[in-house]
Amino acid sequence: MRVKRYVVNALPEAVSMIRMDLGKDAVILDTKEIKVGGFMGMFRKKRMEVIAAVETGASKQGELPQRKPSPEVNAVVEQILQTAQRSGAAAAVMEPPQPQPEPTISDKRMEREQFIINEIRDLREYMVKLSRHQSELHTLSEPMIALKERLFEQELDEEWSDKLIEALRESEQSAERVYDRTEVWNESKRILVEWIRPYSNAEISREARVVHFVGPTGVGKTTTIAKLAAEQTIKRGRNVGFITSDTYRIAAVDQLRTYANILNVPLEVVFSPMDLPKAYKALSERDLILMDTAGRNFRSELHVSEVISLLQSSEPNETVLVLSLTGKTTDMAIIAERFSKFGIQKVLFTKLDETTVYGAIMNLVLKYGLYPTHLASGQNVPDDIERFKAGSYVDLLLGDAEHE
Ligand SMILES: Nc1nc2c(ncn2[C@@H]2O[C@H](COP(=O)(O)OP(=O)(O)OP(=O)(O)O)[C@@H](O)[C@H]2O)c(=O)[nH]1
Ligand SMILES: [Mg+2]
Repeated sequence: MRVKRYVVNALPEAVSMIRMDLGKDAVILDTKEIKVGGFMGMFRKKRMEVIAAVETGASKQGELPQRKPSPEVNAVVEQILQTAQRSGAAAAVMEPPQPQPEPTISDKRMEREQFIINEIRDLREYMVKLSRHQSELHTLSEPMIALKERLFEQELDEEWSDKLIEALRESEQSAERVYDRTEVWNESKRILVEWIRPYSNAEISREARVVHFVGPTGVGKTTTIAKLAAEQTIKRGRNVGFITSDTYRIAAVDQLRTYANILNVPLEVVFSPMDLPKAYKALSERDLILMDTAGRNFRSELHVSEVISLLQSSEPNETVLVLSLTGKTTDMAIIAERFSKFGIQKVLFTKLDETTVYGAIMNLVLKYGLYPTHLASGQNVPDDIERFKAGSYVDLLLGDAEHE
């Protein structure tokens, strides 16, 4: 299907343009009055936005998009609801029965009917949402549909892709024309970079003497600490020391010790918060201490508060949450929320090389106000890590306009 948007003075003007562009089989999907141009919200001109579409060769005749599916959907569901209401179940919805000491057969029937009514209501909400989504798609230009699909595949929250589409439409209105694919991509990049820029260019604080790394099991905390030790030593000229509190896993201490030996960095092992002062004392000559912690199931609030209690320090310190991009977006959001409640603001994403889906970064940054410091993209120490840059990140998220 080809979809095109026209901004005209009156409908007849659009009809002749549609005939010329899309042919005689084209249908008008939507029309609405819009305001364009002007200065600071004043002197805006009234125009008409017309969305038209035509089925391309591959589709069969008679499968043209429905103009307004939602009223029909609503009507069907309404009918089901009314039938249920006539059978007396509606009374159960309006006035739920007071709990009786011994439920009778009719109480049980009412309960069942109420359950069915609620199911139908949920179904109606879902169908209304679905048809709204479909009719929204029908009002979008082809490049905008392609953009929305790309962002959906990238698992960007709908909240942000909707906002982006809204901003693009406003931009088109000011420009008084419909953007082609390259323009949609370029303008999207400009807008997304603007959103994420305030959170980019974060780095390991130059003021912090102790930096703790926390995160779920196996995300790459220990490997990342080794990479950052090299970065901080070589690029920042800082004198680095390691502490690890990961004494849960048998080989964990040895793993960090191997890196410590290669990088010539002293390592202290702590078994409980009581060992920390001794470890800080042993590393008193070091101006940056990177502290490794054990990976835990941080969907559990208990584990989060346990690790937080270990991170108390009288030294200037900060905590970096390490998350792997191979994790599920919903799980990452739960973990980010748990840690952001404790004031953790920095995040570092690993395993960029193992995925092609990048929306989670934007979702977490914008929702929880997290500052990404780096992106890690491989197992090589110290090379596979880079500072987070808004522009290159948005390029990854949007991909190439022509290939989408
Ligand atoms: N592909 C890829 N692998 C990585 C990356 N970072 C770490 N790894 C690998 O992920 C595995 C786990 O890394 P660790 O550094 O041990 O992870 P951890 O978070 O310390 O694990 P726990 O201490 O067990 O919670 C290792 O095989 C690393 O080489 C990365 O950016 N990309
Ligand atoms: Mg580890």
